[in-house]
Amino acid sequence: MNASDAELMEQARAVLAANWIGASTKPSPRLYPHQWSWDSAFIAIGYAHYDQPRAEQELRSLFAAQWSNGLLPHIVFNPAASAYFPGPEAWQTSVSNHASQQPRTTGIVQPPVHATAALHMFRYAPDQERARAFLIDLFPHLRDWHAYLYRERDPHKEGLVYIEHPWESGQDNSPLWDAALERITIADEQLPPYQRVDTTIVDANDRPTKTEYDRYMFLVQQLIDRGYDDSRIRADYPFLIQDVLFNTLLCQANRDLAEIARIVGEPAESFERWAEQTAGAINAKLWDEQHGTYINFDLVANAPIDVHVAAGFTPLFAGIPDQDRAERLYSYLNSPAFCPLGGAIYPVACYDRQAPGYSPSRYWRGPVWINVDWLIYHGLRRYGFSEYAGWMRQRIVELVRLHGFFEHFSPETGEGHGTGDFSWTAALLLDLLYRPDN
Ligand code: 2M8
Repeated sequence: MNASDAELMEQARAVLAANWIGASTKPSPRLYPHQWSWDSAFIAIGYAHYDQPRAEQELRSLFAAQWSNGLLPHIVFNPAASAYFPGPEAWQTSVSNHASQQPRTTGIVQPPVHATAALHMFRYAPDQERARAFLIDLFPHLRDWHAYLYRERDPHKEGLVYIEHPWESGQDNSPLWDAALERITIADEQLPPYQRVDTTIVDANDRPTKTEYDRYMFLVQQLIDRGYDDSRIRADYPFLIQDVLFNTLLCQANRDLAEIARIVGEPAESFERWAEQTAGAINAKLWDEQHGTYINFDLVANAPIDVHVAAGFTPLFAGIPDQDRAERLYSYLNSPAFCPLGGAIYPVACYDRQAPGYSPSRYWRGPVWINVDWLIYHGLRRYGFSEYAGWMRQRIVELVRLHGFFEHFSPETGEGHGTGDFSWTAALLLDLLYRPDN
């Protein structure tokens, strides 16, 4: 029997409650036993509807681990966690004077969706006075986080920040990174031996390959060798990419940080300027006129990356394209390459279904991810594609109702893959169900 919406919400809240680790929420019971940066932002978006203190605590815990240079780490390690690789020892962040020593963290970042989550929390908070006090506390941390990105990751002041590891994109083994990773050749002595844990917990076919992991770990070693010093990294390092999703979320986060600044009585202009500069640069440099979508740019090869992923549609979320470009994005989305409106395919494959190497089950090489869907859904609404958005919302709810709170899903059959009881699936489903008309 199908669960009603009310039952589904109850189940989603139970997933989050079970993943609570005392001061934050782990993404899943065993595969991801620590706190992850962008997961926590999505998780807080769900909590905001029914537990204001817990939503606040989620972001407070994350920002408590912010580095002194503003870097917001991608993982905050939980000392009581079960096995995870690469753990704190592998990251050796003590090579940087900026690193948080307690709690321990990684030395890379994830997409900056935090100001967006914080503003959402304020909008849905029952206790407005408390919510405003929370924003007053968080504001300087958010400001320093964005300032770090523009200062250290945008050396030519283009308005586009780069990522220096596939894990920074959140889309770990996406075909987006294949060409850049293939350029990397690793001599034996450059890669200390390591033992993966992920493939002992979930099906190895749903996860990145060994070759990919070797390159991820090689890049971590390169970052350690450069002391996590951004000026040394950008001078001589094999992986520097301007990513559409990362910059889109930064653009919207600046719009939202400007709004937060107004709420807390701080100047908002610098955030509005950043947002406009980044939106302009995404349009000028990352638009692919031939295919009608946005694509990444590889700074090491000094060339665009001609790989089409669902993240290419997300600039709709931040109001970046003009109406003509929005129409072109929509026609590509509403096609067999991704997901035709009203058809049997579930929205939205994270990678072009007709492109080489598409897989409906292997992690970021094809499956549906609820956070990417959530961004596209809100983007479609923003531009008035309401028929598709309404249908998409209904299909996302159906996907979870029929198949469970999985990490990712086959666009072809809806079957769940990766880990079950996945927190952002639960949190963003809650957000969709709590505000059906928004
Ligand atoms: C996945 O990434 C981690 C590394 O950060 C992993 O594979 O161990 C990605 O899906 C990432 O986007 C996500 O934040 C993380 C935790 O859910 O898992």
